Amino acid sequence: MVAMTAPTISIDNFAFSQPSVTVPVGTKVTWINHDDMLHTVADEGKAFKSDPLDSGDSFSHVFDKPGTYKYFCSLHPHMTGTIVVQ
Ligand SMILES: [Cu+2]
Repeated sequence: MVAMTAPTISIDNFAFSQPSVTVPVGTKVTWINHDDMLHTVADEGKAFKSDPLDSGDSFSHVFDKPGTYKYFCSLHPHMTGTIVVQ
């Protein structure tokens, strides 16, 4: 089995640092908020949603089903990203 990485996506300047990340099934993805502003990580399909993340807070989700997960910040919906799970 291929070693899985555990990608970390930064939230900086009202943007997710990596617009699209492709990972194998079973990967844990972590988001860390580096802004001095609350942000969330919310899946369009409601597969996951973080609480509001303060500066320095993080949120993780394990992707155990393949698919394309489009997510956004529910406080600033123009902030978007995609996780592709294979
Ligand atoms: Cu936000």
